[in-house]
Amino acid sequence: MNAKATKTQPSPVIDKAAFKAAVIKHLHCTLGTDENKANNHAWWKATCAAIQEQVLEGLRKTQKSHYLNDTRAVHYFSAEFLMGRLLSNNLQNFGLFDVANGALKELGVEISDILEEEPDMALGNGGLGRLAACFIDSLATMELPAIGYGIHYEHGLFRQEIKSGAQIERPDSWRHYGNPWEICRPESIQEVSLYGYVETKYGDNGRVLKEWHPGSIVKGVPWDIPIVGYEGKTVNVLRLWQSEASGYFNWDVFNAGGYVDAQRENVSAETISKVLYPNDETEAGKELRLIQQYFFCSCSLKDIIRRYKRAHGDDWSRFADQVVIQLNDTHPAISIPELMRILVDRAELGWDEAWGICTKVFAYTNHTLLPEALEKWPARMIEKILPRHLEIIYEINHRFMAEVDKKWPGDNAMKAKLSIIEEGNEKMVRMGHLSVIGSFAVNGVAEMHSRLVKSSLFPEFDELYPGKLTNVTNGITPRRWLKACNPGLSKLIDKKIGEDWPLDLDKLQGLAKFASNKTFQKQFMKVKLENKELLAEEIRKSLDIEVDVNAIFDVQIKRLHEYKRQHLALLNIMALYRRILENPDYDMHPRVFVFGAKAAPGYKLAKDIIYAINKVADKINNDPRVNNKIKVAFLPNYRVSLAEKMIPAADVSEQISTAGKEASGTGNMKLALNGAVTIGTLDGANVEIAEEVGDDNIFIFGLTVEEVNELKANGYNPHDYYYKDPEIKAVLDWLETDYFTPGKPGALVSIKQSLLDNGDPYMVLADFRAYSDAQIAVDTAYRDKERWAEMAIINTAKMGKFTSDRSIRDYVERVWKLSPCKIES
Ligand code: F55
Repeated sequence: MNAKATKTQPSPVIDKAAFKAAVIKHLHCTLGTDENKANNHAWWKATCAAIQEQVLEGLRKTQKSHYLNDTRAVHYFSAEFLMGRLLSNNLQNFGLFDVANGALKELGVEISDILEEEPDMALGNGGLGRLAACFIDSLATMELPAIGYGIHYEHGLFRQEIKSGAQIERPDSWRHYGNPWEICRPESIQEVSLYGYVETKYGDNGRVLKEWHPGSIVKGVPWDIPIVGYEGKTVNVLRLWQSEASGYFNWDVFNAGGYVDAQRENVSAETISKVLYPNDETEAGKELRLIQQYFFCSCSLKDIIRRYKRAHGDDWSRFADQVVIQLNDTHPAISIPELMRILVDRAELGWDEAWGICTKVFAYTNHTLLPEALEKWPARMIEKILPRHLEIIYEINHRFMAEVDKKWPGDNAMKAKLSIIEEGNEKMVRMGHLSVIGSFAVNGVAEMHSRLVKSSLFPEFDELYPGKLTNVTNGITPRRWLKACNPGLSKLIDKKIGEDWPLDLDKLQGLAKFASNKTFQKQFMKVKLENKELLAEEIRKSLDIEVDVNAIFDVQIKRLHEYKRQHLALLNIMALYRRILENPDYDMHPRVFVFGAKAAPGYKLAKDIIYAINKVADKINNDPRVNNKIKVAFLPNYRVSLAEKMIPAADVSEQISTAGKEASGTGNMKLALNGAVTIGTLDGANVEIAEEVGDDNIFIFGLTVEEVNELKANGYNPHDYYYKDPEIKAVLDWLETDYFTPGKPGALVSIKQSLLDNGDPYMVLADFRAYSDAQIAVDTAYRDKERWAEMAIINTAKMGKFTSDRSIRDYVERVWKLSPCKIES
């Protein structure tokens, strides 16, 4: 399994002449065009088709080896996979990037132009979906048998446009002109049942048998995306399910009176995989969303069982030895009652035997503590869509309550607290509880988050099941997030410490001894400057804003959410602006604040914050009195491919969430890996980043979790800060005027209201002064060029821990118990 392997760059499997011939062949034979007619899009597709030949060869060999070795495999169930683009990645992993570059050059084509033709595969919202993408990259790289299971959304996350400062959502159509990577597998179509009713029957031996008569059945069509490991040995699969009508409609059910109403509300089959829900950190509670979840879980379980039966027939005794399923948050938690249904109703196993298997198969990753993000489904909704599953959930709960009673005899309050069912006006099913009870391992995603999962989210579960709750700190793939996105820095690192760091990121430690070396500092900062020039060009093209590349590039990129506190950054920008207006000689190094963020379409305040950032930006960017000391650039449509351009150019990484709210963060890791210095709170993985780089190489500020809780307990009043700190008062009052929105007074007032009238739930005002002071410390540090270069280098050098290979190694050792499988050629 050890990714900490061997040698250098992957050695190219074909040479330039062969690659060139393959591209031309596909231009002619796959696309029906030729060199004279082809536009960049056609060249992109032909290049994809050329590399896909290698990909499919690797895929075939991998599948054969896994089959022959009857390997245990991990099945990563995730409603989201935020893959981004694949061409550059696949070229890199086969060691063919330079070969392709040379071949295309000879054909008169710039590789950078054709890479831009590829639409992002944005089948995810943010960190959770991107984590899944990094993990499947590491799994393939480490030669581990693994398959990703998810949904083949027709529309991924919306495309964001900014009109007069405000976010507009436009549909994303990533497959509009065909996706060259995916392979449809009609031979593996599955059927999924929905609605209907449950019939109770009695078997010969008096055994109660349950039969679900579904009201409708939809088809799940699998599309496979090959996932190429670094060095191209293992090629695993991401299998995404697309819904289709099956033509089946149960008229018996329809005619059975009481079911008519339910049937009328049936979703049409095709809508199930139509669109990704654009919410992060909030649960919409919509019926279609539950159907999406069940749809992909049901298809995936059937697929796994088909494969298992091919090797082991009806002998279920080895199922848990062969299959482990990782639930990426609770979105796939309905898999637990679904597997129970298959084992009990279909395979006719006894409950205890079935439950024994289930609880050896599932493991669950928690990604949030925010109460509004913890999934709960109305029992009535589950009953309508999945009537048998609700019965099974009740049975699981009934037996679990008996366990609770054993541990805490007669304690009804404890039962109510731990029950899968939340009683109230409307009975709700708590998917987090179901996941903890039905899994053999539960993990948080950073040390601090996992500690809080144990101490505040699930303390009683931790007592009931000692050792079940654990930590696996998140990670990122250094292949995409350094080697591919930052070729300048990668080449410099190759020269300094060798080329094997992409497989063994701890090797970056070797850079630390050059951190104070003047020559290396100059080389390192020259690469940074070149990356800043590229981003400056992007900013010019996209926003028509000129930025000074000698300014500090200060980057905040993540979904827009109050807890992530983009508005804290905004208040500081306004304060700086005010200081300059009050004192034209205000001493600061020029700074460019760059933002990228999408807001959930229904999240009003988040959209207001985007609007405010853009309005403040307009004013500051065009005010000659600012004398170019501050520029603010909000880049629209933040996505993986834009992140790849922003991250290498960052000097400063903004990680300023309220302590205790950001489970981990992964952008923090990507930015630090590319030599950005963090300004951040002691939250999520920032804590571990600080441990790695040392206090001198990070700017930590603000309340700790304990202080946040104490302040809340003692009655936090944001007005205290408003009245005590004149600068806070001035900037908040400024929001109420029409200074930033001429002719529209009050257009930005919702932000002030949330911070004062609504009690400032994320303690922005409490942390403002500390943040603003930390920003001054950043400014001072940056002016010492050598000291700053040293800090930046140390950040890159100390990121070894955060490779997703290490996360996967932790999962393999602590949870999955997997072995790598060598691929025979
Ligand atoms: C998406 C859909 C729903 Cl219904 C709920 C949440 C999400 C989502 O996107 N969550 C998410 O991205 N969570 C993030 O997961 C990352 C990976 O573990 C963490 O780094 C990050 O802290 C966390 O917010």
